[in-house]
Amino acid sequence: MIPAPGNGEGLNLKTLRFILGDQLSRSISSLEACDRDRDIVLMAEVSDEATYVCHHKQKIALVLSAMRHFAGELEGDGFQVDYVRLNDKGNTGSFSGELERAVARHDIERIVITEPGEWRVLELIKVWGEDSGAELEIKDDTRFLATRSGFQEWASGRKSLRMEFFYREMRRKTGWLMDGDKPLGGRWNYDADNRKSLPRGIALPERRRFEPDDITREVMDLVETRFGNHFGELGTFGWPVTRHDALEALAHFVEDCLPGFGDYQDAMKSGADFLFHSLISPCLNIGLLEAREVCESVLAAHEEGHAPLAATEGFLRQVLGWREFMRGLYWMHMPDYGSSNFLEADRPLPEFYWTADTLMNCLAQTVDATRRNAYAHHIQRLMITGNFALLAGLDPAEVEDWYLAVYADAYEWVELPNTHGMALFADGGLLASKPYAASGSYINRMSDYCTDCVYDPKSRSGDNACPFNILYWYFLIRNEERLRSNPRMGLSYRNLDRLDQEQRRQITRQASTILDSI
Ligand code: FAD
Ligand code: DLZ
Ligand code: SF4
Repeated sequence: MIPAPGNGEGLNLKTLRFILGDQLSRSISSLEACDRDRDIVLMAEVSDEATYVCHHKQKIALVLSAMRHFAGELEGDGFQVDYVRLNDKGNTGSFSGELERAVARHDIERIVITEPGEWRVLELIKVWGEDSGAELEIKDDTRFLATRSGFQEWASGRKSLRMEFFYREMRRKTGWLMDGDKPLGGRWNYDADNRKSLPRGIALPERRRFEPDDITREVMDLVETRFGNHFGELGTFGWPVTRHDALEALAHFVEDCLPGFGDYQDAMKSGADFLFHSLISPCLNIGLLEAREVCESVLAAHEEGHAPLAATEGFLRQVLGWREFMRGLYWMHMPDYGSSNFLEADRPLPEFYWTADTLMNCLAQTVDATRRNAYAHHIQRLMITGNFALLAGLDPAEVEDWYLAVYADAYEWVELPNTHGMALFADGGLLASKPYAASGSYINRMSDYCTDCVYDPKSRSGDNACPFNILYWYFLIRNEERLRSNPRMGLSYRNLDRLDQEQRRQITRQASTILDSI
């Protein structure tokens, strides 16, 4: 069926509808009112998007394979799709170049596109109307649960923006897990119940991975040929690349993992790459799944008695709370958000972030999992690689490029606030009320990494002292002027005050040795 034309604007103009690689949703606003006989849907594989940072091979394969499958589905439904492959003759390698060529190829009068997820791409798009002589319409991305303007409205006039209050507002608006105007069960937040370490011998769910089909295998060959020097293993690829498989992945999570998600959300274990996590962010972020349906399926599992309230709330907080909050914050503060460096951190990223070649077992395990899967779960990202970067004072821009490159779900609108704000405190507290800085004891409590490590998580001095311990105290010393007045850092500084001058000098000396050696 051909949908009726929209509000009359652009009626009868030959329209190009450009769909980007993270817009693979049938509900995408750029397809609204598409005239399948007249309009052309453009999709383009371009090398610029694979190389603006050196993306993990699995991320490139995921996006290109999912684009090819999506284009095939659209064609099957009668859309006229102009699909440009990476190796097609004349491919300019850029969105703007492919737009220009397509406008000329099809005699286009009007361009419709949904706003992109990244500021960088929006800047490219803005000039397309003027450059091509066609009318340009940039539509809102309606796949999120909060609009950008809604977030601005909530944020305006507030001194500090805290996710918890935004999340409560979203709970009220959606009515999810609400009992009238009160939170179901009497509490907004079950975070405190969601921090258990894994009991010894606990059975972990077997995770559903997806065997590459012919299209994916062809793309994997292409990626190996064109981007063979990029980070990451490709042979272990197991991501869903179609809507059908993404829905299966979601159903598997809800059925097999959600009940344990809450309790063990913050746990880490050697050799257990996925634990009870959903693994849906790569699908969500390219549009194979939508936030609303993900939340609704989790809520339905709770209503059917399959998932406890703490697990359901814990999951809802991530998608309805954190994910939407990060996007709102990103658009509110771009283009300047990434330019602050509150802690004046400036060390280069150590080589082991790429090679996993370090004696610190927690870091080696996390980087190795990242290399094999283009995935690490939240606590590995925040409390292992992120925590080390924070404590060691690594240059935020270098760390951000790393996070953008190595994860299959990485797009700047969600990566940047998580890295710059949450992990590195480089925004000075716009996002988080205090730095997520932790010593080896936290890692020892939440994981089994320390058991097989040459370092001792209980020791603060000597050759085998855990580097996280020394760097933690040094972090407090180095940033005393900036952080002592933060009310949430009071306990940490009271503990630091128990050290005498000689102990402080010793920590500083040991920290310099560690930092010089990385
Ligand atoms: P689950 O643990 O199962 O959580 C469910 C869903 O909640 C996720 O799929 C995700 O959509 C959402 N979610 C959870 N935490 C966050 C969060 N902090 N921000 C936004 N959404 C969240 N997430 C990305 O999607 N892309 C990124 O590039 C990204 N970079 C990160 C960088 C750092 C330094 C940190 C600390 C976190 C980052 N995150 C990012 C957030 C989070 O780590 C991932 O969303 C999560 O690990 C994805 O795995 P999952 O689907 O199994 O998540
Ligand atoms: C990530 C990515 C990659 C690797 N390749 C492409 C591509 O060839 N074509 C495309 O349309 N999109 C790709 N993407 C996703 C884009 O980077 C993403 O759409 C923008 O960053 C906007 O968020
Ligand atoms: Fe990491 Fe320290 Fe534990 Fe080793 S001892 S795994 S470096 S926290």
